[in-house]
Formats: sequence, C-alpha cells, structure tokens
Amino acid sequence: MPAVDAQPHPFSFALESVALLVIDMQRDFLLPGGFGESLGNDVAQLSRTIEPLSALLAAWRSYGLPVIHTREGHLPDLSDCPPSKLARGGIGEKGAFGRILVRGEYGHDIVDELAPRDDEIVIDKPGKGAFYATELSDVLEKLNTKQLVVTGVTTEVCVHTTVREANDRGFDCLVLSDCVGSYFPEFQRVGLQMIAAQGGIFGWVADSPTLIAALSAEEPK
Ligand code: C5J
Repeated sequence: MPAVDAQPHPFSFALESVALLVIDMQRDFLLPGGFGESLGNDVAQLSRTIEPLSALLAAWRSYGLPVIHTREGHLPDLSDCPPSKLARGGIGEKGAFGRILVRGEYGHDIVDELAPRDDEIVIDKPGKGAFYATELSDVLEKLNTKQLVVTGVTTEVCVHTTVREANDRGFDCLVLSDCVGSYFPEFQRVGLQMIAAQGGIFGWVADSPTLIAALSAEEPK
C-alpha cells in the first residue's frame, strides 16, 4: 500500500480503491481571454497547474487507475442554473469562447493538454461541488473508490466544496498543492491550510512529485 508524505500525516491508499479527480480544468477558467480573465483574474495562477497535472495524469494512466474529470456548466436553456447564480451575471452570456459555462461551448470544455481519454469519466456539474446533482456517488460506488486524489480549480471554490462533500461521504481526500490553483495566492495558501488543519479536518495535502514517487514504488495493478 503506497504511503505519501503529506500534511498533517502520511496518506496511505490502495491501488484497488483510489481514483483521481480533476476538477473544472476548463478553458473558460484557465485561458487568457476566457471568463475568468474577463472578471479581472490572473489566469497564470491557474495555468501553472497544467504542467504538473499533465505529468501526474501520465503516471496515473500508466498504472491504469481511474480518472474522473468534472466540468462546471449548465444546460443551454439554463434550466439547471439557480436564479441566484444567474443574477450574479456571466453565465449563459456570450463570451470569447462561446456562451459562458454552457455545455457544448468551446470555453466549457477542458484544456487541450488535459483532454480526457475516451475511457475516462467526465461529470458535468451545475454546482461548485462535484457531488451535487451529479452521478458522481454512483460512479465511485461502482469503482469501489474509498480514497480520492483531488486536483483542479479553483482551490477555495470547486475543489474545497468537493473535498468537503467527499469528506462527509466518507472518502479520504489527498489534495495536491501544485495541481490545484486559485486566482488569489492568499486563498491558495489558506485554502490548503484549512484542509489539513486540526489533524486533517477535510483531508491531506501533498504535492504531485511526492505522490508520483510513492506510486513508482508499486507494481501496476
Ligand atoms: C468557480 C470553480 N470558481 N471551478 N468555479 O466559479 O471553482
């Protein structure tokens, strides 16, 4: 059983019961000209995660372990978007990469570097958390998943919400500091601290080279 040097203490997982969650690595959040940048955000704070995440995906896939990607977005008629979210503006409006956070639009899809493979699961979610109004619980049950390695954007919004949801559902979550990103460096720092604080109240934090090294010591399943 691999053990990863992590905060607040080592994270052990079994190859038979672990899955990688890649949250919302969508063009509209990450690319210059997209929705995120149009709100005045520095997208470089997110795009720095692409390289380590690509390396992690390559290692993870070489072990044949499950990968689950998520995308935040809504149906074209926006019927799954709460009025309060719509009222804040942006969603469904015309952006540089198509209608903002609408399924099927160019900006809603995942960046080319991290494109899901045909055999990988993609969960479309209307909320910040990946469990809310999605099939994720069923997918994880079928896979016999007990532990999640969590990556993606943004650290304090969709990553945090999902880790909290997962924690309440009994999953152990390892969050990879170099593979999650926030537009706000302060939120990145504190968001990670909040996960591992109080003996790991929401989960564990490590970085991807440490996880890859722990994985490399194992035989593929
Ligand atoms: C946000 C997300 N920040 N994926 N979405 O609206 O974190």
